[in-house]
Amino acid sequence: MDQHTRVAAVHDISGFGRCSLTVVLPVLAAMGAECCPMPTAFLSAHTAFPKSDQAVFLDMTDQMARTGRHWKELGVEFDAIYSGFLGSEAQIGLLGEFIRDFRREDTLVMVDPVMGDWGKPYRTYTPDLCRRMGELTEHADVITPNLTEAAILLGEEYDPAPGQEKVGAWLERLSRKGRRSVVLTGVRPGAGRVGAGCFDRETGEISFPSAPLEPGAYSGTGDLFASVLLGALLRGEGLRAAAERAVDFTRRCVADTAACGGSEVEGVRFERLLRELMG
Ligand code: PXL
Repeated sequence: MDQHTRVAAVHDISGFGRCSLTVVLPVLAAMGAECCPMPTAFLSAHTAFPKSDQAVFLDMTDQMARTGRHWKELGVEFDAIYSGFLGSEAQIGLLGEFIRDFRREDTLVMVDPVMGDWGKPYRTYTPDLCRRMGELTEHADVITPNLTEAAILLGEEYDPAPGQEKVGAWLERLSRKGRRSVVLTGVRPGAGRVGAGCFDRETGEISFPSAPLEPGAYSGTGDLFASVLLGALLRGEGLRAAAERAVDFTRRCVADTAACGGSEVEGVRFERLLRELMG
């Protein structure tokens, strides 16, 4: 049987500060998937660095549409379509068309509705872009919001530490009556622990994989988490096992980065542990 898997990865590429495609590509490659990037924007550095007059933000909306057309002409097929940080509202419509054009019956569509963190939208995310991100999630088989993004999607107040009952209710609402799987990140199931709240649409199971909470708030951990999750799902792991792997790997990368004295804004030093994802 052909075990080859190919992913279309629709994220920005930020030159400095590990996140989005600079994380997605190596992680998926290490986990055995071919990753075809469709960059949404090129940034000189991600948006959590202090605002700078020299920052580059190159919107790649036009190139996205042309890339989709060229891939269609080449007859490329995808086992997964995985989207993250978007550069403009117009990209939502394009991505919806891309999904319609390239989705086979067995294609896994994972939308990470990247919009913000710590209760605030990222600098480049307007209220309209956030609203339209909600529309994009309607196409997804799996969504991976953090607590900030879940609150935006549901039109609720941000709550940094919701209890299990509230998380369960949010998972149910985010799943759109069980139509899609949800992995809600940044959930704290008990003192000193952090992980995810998962709803698996295949089994109906709700689970809370977690690991000891490491201090620090490192950029790009959401992208690292979601990429490991997708890599594991594509290897055939169930949602809960895949989320356990993502929780554990992300925690170990954070702990290792902290032990090396790495800076939070430069992101976790996952390169040091990447080989553990192979095999
Ligand atoms: O990790 C999410 C992300 C992706 N891409 C860019 C970002 C961020 C978060 O700050 O700024 C450009």
